[in-house]
Amino acid sequence: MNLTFLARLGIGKQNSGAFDGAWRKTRGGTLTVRSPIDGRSIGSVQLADAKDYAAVSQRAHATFLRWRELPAPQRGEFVRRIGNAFREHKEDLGRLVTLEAGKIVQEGLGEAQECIDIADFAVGLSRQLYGLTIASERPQHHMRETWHPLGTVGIVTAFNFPIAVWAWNSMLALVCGDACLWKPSLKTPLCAIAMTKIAALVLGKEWAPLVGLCIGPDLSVGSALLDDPRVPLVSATGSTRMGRIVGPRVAQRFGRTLLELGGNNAIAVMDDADLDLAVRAIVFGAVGTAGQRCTTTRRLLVHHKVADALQKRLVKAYAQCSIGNPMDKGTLVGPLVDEAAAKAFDHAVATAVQQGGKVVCGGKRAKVPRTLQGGAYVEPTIVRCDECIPIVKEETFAPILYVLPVRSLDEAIARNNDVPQGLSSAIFTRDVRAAERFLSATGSDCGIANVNIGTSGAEIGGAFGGEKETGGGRESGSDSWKAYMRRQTSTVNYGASLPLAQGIQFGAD
Ligand code: UN1
Repeated sequence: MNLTFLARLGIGKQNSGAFDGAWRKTRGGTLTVRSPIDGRSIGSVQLADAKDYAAVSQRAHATFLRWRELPAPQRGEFVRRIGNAFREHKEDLGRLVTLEAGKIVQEGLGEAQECIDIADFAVGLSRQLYGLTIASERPQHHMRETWHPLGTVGIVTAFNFPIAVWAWNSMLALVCGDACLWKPSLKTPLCAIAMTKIAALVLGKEWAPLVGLCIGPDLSVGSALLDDPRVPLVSATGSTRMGRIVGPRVAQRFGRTLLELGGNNAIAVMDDADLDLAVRAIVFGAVGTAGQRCTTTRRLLVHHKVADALQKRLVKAYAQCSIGNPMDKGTLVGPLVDEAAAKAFDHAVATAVQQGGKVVCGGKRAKVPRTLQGGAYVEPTIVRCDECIPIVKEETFAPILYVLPVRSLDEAIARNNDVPQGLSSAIFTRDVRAAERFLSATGSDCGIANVNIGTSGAEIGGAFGGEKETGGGRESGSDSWKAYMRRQTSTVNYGASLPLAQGIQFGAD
């Protein structure tokens, strides 16, 4: 493998795991970074510990105190230049994502593009952090609502989107006048180092501490972040199990959280659907990123009249998905992130069969060339479940699609909602009534509900996130920026008397 791009991104053989405006000499242990492609070592990181964390947090906070005074459009100018730097490095960043997370190059490039897009969005926002004026009930008074910078935003990210989720948070946080402190997954530290280097170079010596980085274990660095009173917002992406720890712990100190947790996303296919479209969307949604997106399609709620036909077409399409080295052009399915993920896949397939599901295709470890045998490759899998079985309600981060026949739109909606998670959902139909019903208040209960589009691959312009065990947070587009600021309501009296609200006469005759 040609890895010369690593040097262009500032990645060495040994790397420091903490940045507070300068790369610190950290005190934690050494982490060997392995590529999921073949299990080979691609570098090492000297991890941060709680002391390093404290230094990074302190520098970020001190820099925030000055950054918040810079007019938002000037902050936007820095973000514009960071976005341009992402553009310059797009190819290399895409490859690094492929190398470290194992997704195919097209998806790696897509993730780099997502970073560019959110930077552009944030630049526009930097001139649109609109407040409100509100009619006052009192004469010669006016009321307004203003959005102010919040402080340091703690950003906890998962391996599967090792650069984009930080960018969603940090690009918005920066224009909002905040500092950032990133704790990335220990599976993808090199991506975090590369992104931090790119942003820090643009920010220069004065502002570089705004993109603080702390790569270290949950028990030391993670705990310090959750309990840090200088971090008013923790934006965390990961499992529901992690969210159950992060939420209450941060709430304990009255900090805020923005949680983006598990998904268990369904596509409903009605009997009038365009099946060509549906097949393509289902394959991308279920097989893309080897089933390791939180938006991955995990359940297919298909009208019984078209269930067998659709299943047949899917099996044919799955047979054409080449599994192998994600760096190679023709590959559609790369490795899972590690052996533990493959074991979870094995376990889920075995459990589904035990519970009465029938493996229609896949279900096993994939055969790959000898050079890739250090990676964890599995076959994209379809499991037919004529009865709903318990495993269907769980999220397994692997390419397993459960096919569940339904008899009506109502049943499709009910089953779509009958899982603990509520991230993404979709319906395929040509019937405008069915489509609108799916999107209505009595339809899908998810944060994302699409028509004739799959569950994954959202654009950055919309608010991203979901309900129930997905955690309720919204990141990225729309008015998600409001989570990164504090709201202030102000009433100004420009008259010479002091009328009280609600008509109260206090001390008057
Ligand atoms: C995630 O898996 O954590 O909608 C994020 C999508 C991507 C983001 C996924 N834009 O699939």
